[in-house]
Amino acid sequence: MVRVYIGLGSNLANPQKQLRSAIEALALLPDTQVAGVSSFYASDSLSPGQPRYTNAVAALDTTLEPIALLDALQAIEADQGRERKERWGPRTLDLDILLYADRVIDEPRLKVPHYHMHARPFVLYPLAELVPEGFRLADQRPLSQLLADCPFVGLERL
Ligand code: A4P
Ligand code: MG
Repeated sequence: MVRVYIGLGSNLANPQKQLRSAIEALALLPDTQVAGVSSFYASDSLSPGQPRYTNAVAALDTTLEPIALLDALQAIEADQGRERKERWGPRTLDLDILLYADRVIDEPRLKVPHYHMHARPFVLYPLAELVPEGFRLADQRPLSQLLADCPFVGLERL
């Protein structure tokens, strides 16, 4: 079993309900247990003119390999009605692999640690609820330092 952190986001069709459904679906994945779920947080979209997002992070223990996990996450997104019309478009559900154990992955379909996580409060603050003291990302950046550089601005804990 390895510990994996998944970022969840939604800004369409009752975002909190989308996140709750996604967490139920994660719990049903083969060889996988949900070890923890953060609080939910609301924030404005990074793309102007879009509805506000709800975000959370889930900790999983799994034996699924990274690409198998990505396939499973994309199947859950599709099940919950995600349509990829435009990059960064509004979405019913976005599931990102933030961290996969302490691995650094650089494949065409999968970059881990997730490329934008280091400066996004709606990822870092929920992640911080789930990790032990002194936690470092796979690329060795201390989470405490990332949090210090990323103020809790515009984030509403639900
Ligand atoms: N991919 C590569 N690495 C990963 C990974 N670690 N986890 C590839 C998941 N997928 C990964 O993703 C595009 C491709 O990234 C996938 O096919 C996969 O092979 P996508 O989910 O289809 O595209 P996207 O989400 O539209 O693009 P992107 O760049 O992931 O967008 P972001 O960065 O997720 O931004 N504002 C707030 N407040 N909260 C948000 O959650 N999210 C976005 C979307 C904009 N503004 C936001 C939020
Ligand atoms: Mg994504």
